[in-house]
Amino acid sequence: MKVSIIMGSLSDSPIADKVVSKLMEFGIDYEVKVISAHRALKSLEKYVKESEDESEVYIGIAGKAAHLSGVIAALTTRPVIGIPAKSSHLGGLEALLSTVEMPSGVPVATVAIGGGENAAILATEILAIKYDSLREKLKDMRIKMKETIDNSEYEYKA
Ligand code: RP5
Repeated sequence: MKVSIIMGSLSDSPIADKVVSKLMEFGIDYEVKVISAHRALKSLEKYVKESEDESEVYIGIAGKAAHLSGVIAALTTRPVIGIPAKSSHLGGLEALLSTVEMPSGVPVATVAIGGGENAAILATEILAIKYDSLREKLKDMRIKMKETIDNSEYEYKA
């Protein structure tokens, strides 16, 4: 099982770090590339074509006029998860809209602005359709989440 993470610029690395950290927790193999859809379109096409036999899910991270995830989706029938990055004066809303508003037939599963952790979890859920061991790990994660909430106690500090 393998996830390919592509970011549009090295300035997106804090989000990639969140994705990688979560995938590592689940023991999922990954590859991270910096390839811009605008600045290096041919390289993006080459990478997706060469990696799609092995990569089962793609995660695109991009800000501003964020066409990266959409272009990845155009190049492969593998599932593509898009993470809009907060990288301009518009706070990431422009990236959210340009990632989520895909034409019919070419979907991108878009998570929240900067949502690296959820992107990794969604990728894991997609892979868990095929890999039972991941399903068990996801169930364990949910149990731990519940325990954390159940054990949370508010204390007012003046
Ligand atoms: C996008 O433009 C990148 O994904 C990044 O989020 C944003 C800014 O890129 P840099 O100008 O920092 O390289 O393509």
